[in-house]
Amino acid sequence: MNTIELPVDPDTPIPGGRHTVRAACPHDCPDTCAMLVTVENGRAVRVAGDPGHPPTHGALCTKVSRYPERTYHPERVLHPLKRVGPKSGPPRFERVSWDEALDAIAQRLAGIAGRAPGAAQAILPYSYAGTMGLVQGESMAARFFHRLGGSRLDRTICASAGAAALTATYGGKVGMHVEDYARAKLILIWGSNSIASNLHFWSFAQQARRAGARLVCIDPRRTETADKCHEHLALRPGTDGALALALMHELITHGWLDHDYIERHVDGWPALRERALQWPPARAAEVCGLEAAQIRALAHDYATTRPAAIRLNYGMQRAHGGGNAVRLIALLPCLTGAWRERGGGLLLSASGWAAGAIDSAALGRPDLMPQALPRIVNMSTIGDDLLRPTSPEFGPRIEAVIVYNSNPVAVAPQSGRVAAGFARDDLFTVVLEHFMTDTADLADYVLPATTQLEHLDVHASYGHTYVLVNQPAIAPLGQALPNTEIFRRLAQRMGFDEPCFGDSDEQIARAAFRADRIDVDALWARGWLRLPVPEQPFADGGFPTPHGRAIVDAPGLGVPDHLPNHESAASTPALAARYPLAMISPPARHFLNSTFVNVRSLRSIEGEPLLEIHPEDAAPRGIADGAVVTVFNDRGRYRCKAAVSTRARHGVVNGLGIWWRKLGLDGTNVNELTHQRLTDLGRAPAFYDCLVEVRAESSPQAERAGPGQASTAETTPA
Ligand SMILES: Nc1nc2c(c(=O)[nH]1)N[C@H]1C(S)=C(S)[C@@H](COP(=O)(O)OP(=O)(O)OC[C@H]3O[C@@H](n4cnc5c(=O)[nH]c(N)nc54)[C@H](O)[C@@H]3O)O[C@H]1N2
Ligand SMILES: Nc1nc2c(c(=O)[nH]1)N[C@H]1C(S)=C(S)[C@@H](COP(=O)(O)OP(=O)(O)OC[C@H]3O[C@@H](n4cnc5c(=O)[nH]c(N)nc54)[C@H](O)[C@@H]3O)O[C@H]1N2
Ligand SMILES: [Mo]
Repeated sequence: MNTIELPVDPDTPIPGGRHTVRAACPHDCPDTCAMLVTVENGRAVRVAGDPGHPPTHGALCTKVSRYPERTYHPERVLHPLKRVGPKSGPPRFERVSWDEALDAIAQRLAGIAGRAPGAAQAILPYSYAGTMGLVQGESMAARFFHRLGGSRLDRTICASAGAAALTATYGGKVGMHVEDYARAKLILIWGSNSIASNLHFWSFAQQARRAGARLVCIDPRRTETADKCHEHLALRPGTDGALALALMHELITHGWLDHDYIERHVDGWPALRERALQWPPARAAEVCGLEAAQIRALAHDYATTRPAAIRLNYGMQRAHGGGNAVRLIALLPCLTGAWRERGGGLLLSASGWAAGAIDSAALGRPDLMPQALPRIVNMSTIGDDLLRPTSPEFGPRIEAVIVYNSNPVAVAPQSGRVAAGFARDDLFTVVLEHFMTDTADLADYVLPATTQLEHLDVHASYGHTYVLVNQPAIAPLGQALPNTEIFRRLAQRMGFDEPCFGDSDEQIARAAFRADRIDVDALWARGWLRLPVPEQPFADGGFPTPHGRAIVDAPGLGVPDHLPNHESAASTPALAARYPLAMISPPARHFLNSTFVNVRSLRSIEGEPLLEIHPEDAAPRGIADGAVVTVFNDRGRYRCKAAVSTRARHGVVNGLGIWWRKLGLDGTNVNELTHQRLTDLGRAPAFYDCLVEVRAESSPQAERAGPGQASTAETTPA
């Protein structure tokens, strides 16, 4: 406990009837900021970053600074709503009381569950990280579905390929302290648009740069982060494994390995050494679409600059071989001994540091599950799974879905199928939400949930090594209730009488962390605490694997290799001939996945759904900057505006942001085109492994003439 800091700056009253409340940003972002909420006469008027919290350092990103605007948004759902009319028609709802809604929902769920033992598996919870809070995430909700015996959800939509890879290699989701990037002399920013999605890491990278560090960005897209790095390697999507193997080739052939570190702290290197020797830079250059000289220079810099740090992010694992690529990259700092110095090493996820401190069994009570464990449904194949009939392999057809903290109709791959599944009139759908999202539009009941300003929560982070508490700043708006309270009331109606269904949010929050790891009173007083993580975790090995060594040849996985994309000239040449452009769809800077899309001030910055296309891909297709284009493949078509720009690399188009489908030109978004095939590890979606073709639909002149006048005549693609 000696690394835990004690309260030093207790809240000081502010003159004029205002007060501040210690809060935490709830969003799915590595930064998990400590926030200070200013409340005036019961209304939250400002959110700011806590200057005392080292990763937050007093700054919030643009979008979360608008959290009050989102909270008091005139379109907030503030009363329970019941659908009137069929799901094929426009979304029409009427206001009902909480009692009426909860009685009807409990009756429907009990009717399904009561048919036979195991019948409750026809009910599926669907949730992700709308809030990362341990209380409003999987506490009361998990208890409810465990006790009910509903299907278990495999929560794979974001990070599970990288997580499985990191665990196979290091034994857990562990890595550098984000603050230590300030000490690095070389930083590889690999598959991450840090300025957009990991801003507080970027501050440390800037400190390093001012102290003379070199910054290298490895990303198919020339992002705003790439613009600010010394060098940008714009590789083809899904070829990071080949690049890592070629870097290893150079480390071997130039004698740049740290043999002592490898000998003592790496298991199975000889087999990988053999494989890497088959990847001279020229071979990788061919696969990655880079120059061999660039790869040689990168290997030289990485091997000879110390401390050398890698900030890997989840963007690069959203392809068929994403898991193998993460395994290869995670071994690089073990081969050069970069872990020896403070400021050297790698970070993909730090969530494993907190995992030991979180009491997830107390939170979610898996012991309440029936003895015959319910089947598992993968959230990433929800499109197919909602449309599947009962079968011996799949089990019962899904009859009811309870959605909370997620917007699957917009965010899940191949969203045409997802929307078709949710549009089933025989499917009973309940959505706990702040807003009428694409998913809420297809619900039978929409239940108003509180926002972070209105409820209590505690948080860990996947990008730093602190835990935080979020105190409610204001009373719930309208009739909104915390997720916990909604499931508490449902549990009562279902007759679940275990005492845990009576726990208050305060009780859950205090029990979320193991008392021997976290001083909860100190956490409550200070708002955040640093976890007891060693300053230089792997300077002398000590990975959380069974033998303390990093692992090359993980059981059942073999030696990592480069795997070509599901959809690529290498693996599907006929498809690549019809759909020659690779499409990636990274997040928009001013949205958080599909959250904030409806906040006017942020949407006006993002403008509208865009597809970036390289001038040399645009010209032969007759696509002008600003023209409406159709992006299509065998799964569907998506219309948006083209941005002809060298931000896209030749052969790759960038569909930016997960817009709400209903805000798109044709009621679709970029996920209309993505597929449901999974990654090599972790059963995750391969969002950025997707071939498309693009054709022009109108000239920018026609667009400027006004809405509704754009030509819809189809032109033949070049
Ligand atoms: N502003 C903002 N911040 C966010 C989010 C958001 O939507 N908006 N989303 C949050 C979430 S849920 C997550 S999971 C995190 C993580 O976020 P990430 O998924 O890491 O997202 P980005 O930082 O945009 O990094 C993705 C980058 O990877 C690049 N990329 C795509 N394919 C490849 C590839 O094959 N190889 C390489 N090397 N790069 C590739 C993309 O061009 C993009 O610049 O960010 C979080 N932060
Ligand atoms: N094409 C493409 N698709 C992607 C990605 C991509 O890069 N490209 N990124 C993927 C990634 S990394 C992720 S993590 C997923 C994200 O997928 P989701 O986790 O579904 O994220 P959001 O779209 O932000 O939706 C979260 C919803 O939760 C709601 N919410 C927030 N707080 C609360 C609360 O306290 N209670 C309740 N009841 N609701 C709340 C918000 O209003 C919001 O509508 O999307 C994935 N989809
Ligand atoms: Mo994510």
